[in-house]
Amino acid sequence: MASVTPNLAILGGPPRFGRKLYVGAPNIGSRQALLARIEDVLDKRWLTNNGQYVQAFERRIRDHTDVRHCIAVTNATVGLQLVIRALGLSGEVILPSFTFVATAHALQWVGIRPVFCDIDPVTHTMDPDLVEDLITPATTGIMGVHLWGRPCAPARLSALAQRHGLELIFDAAHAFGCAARNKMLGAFGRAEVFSFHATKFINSLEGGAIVTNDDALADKLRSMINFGFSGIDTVSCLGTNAKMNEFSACVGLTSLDAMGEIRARNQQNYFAYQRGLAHIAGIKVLAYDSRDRSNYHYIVVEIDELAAGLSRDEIVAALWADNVHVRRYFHPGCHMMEPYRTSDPNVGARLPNTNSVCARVMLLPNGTTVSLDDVQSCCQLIEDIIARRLHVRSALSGHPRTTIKNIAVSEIRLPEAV
Ligand code: T4K
Repeated sequence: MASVTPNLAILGGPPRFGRKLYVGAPNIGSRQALLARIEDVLDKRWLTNNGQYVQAFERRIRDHTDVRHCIAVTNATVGLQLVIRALGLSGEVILPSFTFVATAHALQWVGIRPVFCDIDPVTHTMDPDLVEDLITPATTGIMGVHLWGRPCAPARLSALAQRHGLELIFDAAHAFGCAARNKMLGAFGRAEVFSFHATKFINSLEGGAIVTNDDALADKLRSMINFGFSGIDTVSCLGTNAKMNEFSACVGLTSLDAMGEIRARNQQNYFAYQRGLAHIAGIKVLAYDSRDRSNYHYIVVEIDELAAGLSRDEIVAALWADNVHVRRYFHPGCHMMEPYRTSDPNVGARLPNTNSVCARVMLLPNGTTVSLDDVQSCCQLIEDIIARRLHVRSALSGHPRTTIKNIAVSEIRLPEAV
């Protein structure tokens, strides 16, 4: 009987990668420029509260997005909460379930019921045709999500919101540097919110920005991020502390300086993954629409278990063993997470596309820490895993934790951890 070379870590071989490859490894830009900015902040002893670097960061975001106002904040989750409050939303707001849980939490945190809408299985964004049926007398708004930086049909959602007298806002956490045809994302609806978390296309350690063309809304938000102050001793509304600090702005500006380079690497890797995986049955790289502008930050793959001979979770477990830390974003969907799972246990019945995409989706490492060689090795590794599917399945089923479905990948005891 022919013996199988255990060249996969899941089969007992050494890991293919000597270091861990991450989906969200930060893009940093020029260390020298960053350290010079930080030195300047320390010299000037102005660390936060609308400092010069935050102001410069806001100007760069505003100009790049072509909007009138940008308000830098501590993170996108708080940015969304502020917009929701500033617009006086209440009752119910319609949003997709296929998003990071922060989108839903931002609503629930301020006492609004998130009403989950299904997605288009091709684009992964909320299906505008399904939104209208979810509008009730309690609906006050729609929150679109430009998932993976893909425009979520903003013009159609605008028309719908206008027809029903609803507010329209966007979670644009993934969408900095992206455009719907020629119009930059950030310029739609009443306001949009970018994330500049460490794992994002452009990062400021933690951070986010609210962008809007509405002068009154911008004034209100500026005051809300700073405890409601409108003058030195005057508080004119309820506020919180959501101010970005100067170090974050320095990281953000340095990241912006490198934006062209980051995007080019992302795009190059995206096309290399497309080429490298094209011939593998059951593996499909989600395509970006070339008529829009993308930052190519997320490499999204769908796995067809029947064609590949392995489930998504089996492939994920095998890749992790080889140090490729792929992610199952955004499995299992917000509606399957608390508190939504308990408060609305039957909502999954109207989300067939969300459920099916959640079971198939896997994100691959990208960004400036991932070279073309890494991409080629990842593609080869996926090919090898699928070629040895019977051995992989049997290795995983003989594993102390036999069930992979329905448990987090981080809970699977991979060989290195055994
Ligand atoms: N809306 C959407 C659609 C979003 O995706 C997000 C955030 C938000 C709203 C809210 O934005 P913020 O409030 O965060 O500004 C991560 C991020 O924490 C989160 O910001 C992001 N989305 C989400 C997609 O990813 P986790 O729980 O997956 O993070 P974690 O710690 O598992 O790290 C992700 C990967 O990045 C890992 O593979 C490790 C790697 N990593 C991470 C960090 C922090 C690094 O290599 N270096 C690092 O410094 O949520």
